[in-house]
Amino acid sequence: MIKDTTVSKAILKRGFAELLKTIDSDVVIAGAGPSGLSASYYLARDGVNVVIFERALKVGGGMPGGGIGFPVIVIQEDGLEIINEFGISYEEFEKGYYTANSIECTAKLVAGAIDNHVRIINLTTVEDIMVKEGKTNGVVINRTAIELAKLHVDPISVRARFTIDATGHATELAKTLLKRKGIRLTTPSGGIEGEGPMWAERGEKDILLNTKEIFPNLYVTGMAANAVFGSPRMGPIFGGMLLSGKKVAELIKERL
Ligand code: 48H
Repeated sequence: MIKDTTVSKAILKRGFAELLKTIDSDVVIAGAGPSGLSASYYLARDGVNVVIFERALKVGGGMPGGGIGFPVIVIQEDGLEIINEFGISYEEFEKGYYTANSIECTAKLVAGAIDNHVRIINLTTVEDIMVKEGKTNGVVINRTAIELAKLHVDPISVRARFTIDATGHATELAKTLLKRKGIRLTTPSGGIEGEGPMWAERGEKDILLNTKEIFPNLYVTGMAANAVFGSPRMGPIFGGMLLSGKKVAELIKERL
């Protein structure tokens, strides 16, 4: 016999416990797109306690949509090391250009992260960043449904030694931080430089240079890195997203 209320209790008990475990984390990542997932894996694989808060119901950000809705992405030579690490299959299109199924990529990135104990909490938006003595020391989260309904419901805070903005084109954490008085980022203007027009070669090169700390204890990865530092977008080529995630993980591990 299946008791309905036992199902309810199981959901509440485990759901609450999962969220509670995130309240003191080593690293909080906002966004479960390819760069956030890659960063989480390379941190958690080395024992770092990582949580990803994802606003959407689904994970993967822009990855599962591939290019114009075909579930295909392109990976360049440099990205193959990470593709192989996750056991993702690929085909050579022509020398230096490889195609992969974007749904397989997303599924395997998520599986790799979860197998290494990354906590992924979906339907949860990072709506603010905490700053104490000139450094970020955590984030402020709320349920996405509350945000969408525009209800005035107070959020809760999560402590983290390091925070990663992996929110893609929107650069949400950087934008949120800049709303606060007296804040400057480590960009030339001190603000968000804005994304440049499509140029895959340049965009994929710059992304690794742009993956860095933008405010004490706050790092940026993926598309957000190019948007913050004014580098080009690059269309459905994804090696840079994965490499950027790996790089931000390495930068943070040096400091933990
Ligand atoms: C919690 C949030 C919040 C928030 C947003 O867009 P993404 O896939 O980001 P990346 O950088 O990992 O990958 C970029 C890639 O998908 C892409 O767009 C490319 C390559 N474009 C090239 C081009 O030319 O257009 O994922 C970001 C994730 C999404 O799932 C959002 O829902 C989530 O972040 N998110 N989560 N709190 N405040 N804001």
